[in-house]
Amino acid sequence: MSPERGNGCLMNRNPGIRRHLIDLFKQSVDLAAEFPGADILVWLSNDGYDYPFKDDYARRWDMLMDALSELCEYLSDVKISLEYKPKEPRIHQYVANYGISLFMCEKLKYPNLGVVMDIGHSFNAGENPAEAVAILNKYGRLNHIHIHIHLNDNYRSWGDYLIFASIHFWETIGVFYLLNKIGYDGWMWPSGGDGFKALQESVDRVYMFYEAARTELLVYDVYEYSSGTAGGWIIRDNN
Ligand SMILES: [Mn+2]
Repeated sequence: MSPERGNGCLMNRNPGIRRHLIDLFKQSVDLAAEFPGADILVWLSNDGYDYPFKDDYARRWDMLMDALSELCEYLSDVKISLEYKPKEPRIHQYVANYGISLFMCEKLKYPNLGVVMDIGHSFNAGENPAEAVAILNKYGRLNHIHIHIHLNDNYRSWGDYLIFASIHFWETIGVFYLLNKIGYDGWMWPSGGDGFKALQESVDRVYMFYEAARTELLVYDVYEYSSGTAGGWIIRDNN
């Protein structure tokens, strides 16, 4: 990471560096405009804080909204996609979850502004990623799916790098079930592990989960408690 970005990107506390970084984003927008279908993924590393009283929160929020407005208006044909993440590198990141991301999109009202859902980040944010897919899609803001968990999984609080779908198998099936249902045809960006073979494994697993989610899903009552009934899923192969 370049030292100039340690105090933020689109929300950098130094006005000169912030201006420089916004202009760099614009160069990326220029480049994306040369390639039909290409768009800009905006993951705002260091646009957050670690300590209480570190920030004037509302002022920094305005910085972000102003910078995004500038980028969206710059070339309105190029999509700008926000990738949310609750923490890391900063302990509190401003664009932390799908709800905040969607609020920003709706508040700014630019049709070329949308959201990237990284499944690993969604787990870290304590979300059910299928819910994020459904609601972002409902409001027309689902620009990307970014899948980081193909060779690992986590217990939500950090990147634990456990075996893929070993923890969140059903929630991952739930995402792919929904992608089939809504006919998602946007970008899908698998990653995980190192090197070509690991990437190939990630791609194979995307197809595997798509296929598994095409089988018929039935809702059934799996647990009954004295206080009520909880629903669950089973998968039945149609073939
Ligand atoms: Mn990502």
